[in-house]
Amino acid sequence: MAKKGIENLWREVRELSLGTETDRLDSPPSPLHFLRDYVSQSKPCVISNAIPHWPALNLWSDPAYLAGTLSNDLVSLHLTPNGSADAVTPISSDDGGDLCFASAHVEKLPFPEALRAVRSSSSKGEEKKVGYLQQQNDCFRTEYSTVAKDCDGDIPWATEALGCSPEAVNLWIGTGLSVTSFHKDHYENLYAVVSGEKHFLLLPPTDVHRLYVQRYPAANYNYNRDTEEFKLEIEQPVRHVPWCSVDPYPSPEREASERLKYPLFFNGPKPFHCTVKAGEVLYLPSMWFHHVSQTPGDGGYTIAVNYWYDMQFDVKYAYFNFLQSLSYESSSLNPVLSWREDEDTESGDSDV
Ligand SMILES: O=C(O)CCC(=O)C(=O)O
Repeated sequence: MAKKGIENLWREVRELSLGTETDRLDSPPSPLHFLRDYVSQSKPCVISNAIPHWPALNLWSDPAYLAGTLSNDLVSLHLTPNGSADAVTPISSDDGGDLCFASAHVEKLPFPEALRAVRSSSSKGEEKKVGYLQQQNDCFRTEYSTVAKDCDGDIPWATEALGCSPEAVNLWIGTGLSVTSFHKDHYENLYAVVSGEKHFLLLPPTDVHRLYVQRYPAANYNYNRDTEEFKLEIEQPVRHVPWCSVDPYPSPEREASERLKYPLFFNGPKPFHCTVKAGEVLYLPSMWFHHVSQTPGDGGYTIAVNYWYDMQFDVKYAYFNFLQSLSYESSSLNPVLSWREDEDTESGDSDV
């Protein structure tokens, strides 16, 4: 019974509000414009010429500047064998296809060494090791405070519209090999690209059933520097994490089976696709599902800073929880209907 209603919902939010393309603004909106047309409608937009005065736009495309300025700073390096951290991954190749939620091996290293590890990333041949500099715990204001002056401490028109300062500011430095899997966050996100390009696939919260959120056992990659090998270990005691099952870009060998497994995603309305270039800012509303890939800039890296502002836990949030609690035929083979009550994850900021 819910099936028809849910499909109408996907269509209606597009017809009434979202359209088919992400809005683009040529300059920063006023706080009122931003609040009225985007935040209150939970509608993403990309803003050009948003950060023209940031020294980072010129300085950070030279890796030597960053390595020199941050030469004494310890930063968090995330390592995986394939560039996919916080992603649904086979536990091993010979276990009959059981899946887990795999997190990266994380090391704290002096910035120049960590940057070299990102630069030498490779997921082919003998050398399978992909580095991504990131840590979603306000790392920009802690690990990278030496270069914080190269950017603004907030996005002023967003701060005024949202009525608070950012709760966390995070830095991301990667190459084309790092991909962030579909998930959502309980934050209003202002995502500023400083070097290279970020490619976002976006789905509104109304489309939650199309991501086939299921509970996976949490696992961590452990990297052994001597053998240069990764071992994926299931956390003990076992803890389950609800996560989106869909990989929107499966390899050619997996494509046919993934399309059969996840028809609501592959046969439903197209996700919103937007590329955010250096100097642009994406407004990514809270609870929107996003998948992120990247293309490096001239210096060899994609660099971005994002500002997480607290979201309102209001009626939209209550509607979302209700919608998610409805089972939808094929998306509920292994449902997570009551995961909020029996949730045993500590993933904190990202809950799917
Ligand atoms: O840049 C990325 O790889 C992921 C960004 C993201 O997921 C976020 O800002 O919430």
